[in-house]
Amino acid sequence: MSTQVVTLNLPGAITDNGNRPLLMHEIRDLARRRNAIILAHNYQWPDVQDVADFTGDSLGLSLEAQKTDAEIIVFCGVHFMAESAKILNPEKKVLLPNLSAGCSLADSITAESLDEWKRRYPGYAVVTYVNSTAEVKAMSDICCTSANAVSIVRSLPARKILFTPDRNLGNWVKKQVPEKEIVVYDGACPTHDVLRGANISKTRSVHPDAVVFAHPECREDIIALADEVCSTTAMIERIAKYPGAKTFIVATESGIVHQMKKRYPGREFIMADGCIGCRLHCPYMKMITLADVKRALVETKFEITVEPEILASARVALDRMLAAPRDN
Ligand code: CIZ
Repeated sequence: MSTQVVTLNLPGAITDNGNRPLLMHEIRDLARRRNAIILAHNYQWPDVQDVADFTGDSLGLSLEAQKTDAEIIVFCGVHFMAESAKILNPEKKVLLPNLSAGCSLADSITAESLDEWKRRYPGYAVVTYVNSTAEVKAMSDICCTSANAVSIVRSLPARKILFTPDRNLGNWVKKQVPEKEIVVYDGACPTHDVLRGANISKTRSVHPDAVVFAHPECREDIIALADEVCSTTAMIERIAKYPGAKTFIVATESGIVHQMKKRYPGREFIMADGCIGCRLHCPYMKMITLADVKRALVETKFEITVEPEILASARVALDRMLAAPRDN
């Protein structure tokens, strides 16, 4: 009888004999020798965050990508984020360690569907969340992230705004900026959109003194229950606002808890659905493993390219965004 060896290749698991410290050391060494910078989004696996030079939200990482002198940017995030880094750094090599790391929200709006909406709402200024393809950015007046959406919409001279593609973020902005006429596109992030107020209420009934942090990609019933509604970077910053709070309920992708625990080891962070990695787990964000990061550096994979004409127009929308202030 033959013995079958089953190798579990879970996302986030490494394949180099499980020697994580050695693999991380090799990655850091390769990054130094190749003059590469590693950027990791707050939603990445903890070990990928730990091997990076910088972790942050898409706004923070775009700013790091713009500042760097490195020749190679290894972007541990999803495709549209690496694309944005390329748009801001056309002369650099931008690598996405796993080309399958897409984004359902970005896929919810295509150039054709935006064109249809623009024709339906002529004269509206188009504000597009960065969770979108380069093509869609190129058709927009300005981009925004969850960290600056309100400031951007408020500061635009236009009164009529077409907000794309996230309907929850768009509806939240609409509430903060009632003086504008905002039409919201009907896209959503499935990881955030699946949560319901009842999940939070149930988790809160177990932790009645907990502070609730919610991302604006969550639905309105979650937002109504939250003490703070903000981007992931702002969530980390706002923990300091609650020196007496021991427990925080977090309504966003589970990867952020790693940074929260690192910075505030004495506090307790509980996912809004009551468990880590059940619903609040983005399958795309979790596609990049340490082994992928090493391969990216060894084999220069996978290089992100953007058509020059699209890049030039998308750059205008991103540069306008980067010149705007953060919401908080
Ligand atoms: O803006 C981002 O990076 C996203 C998608 C979430 C957040 O707030 O970090």
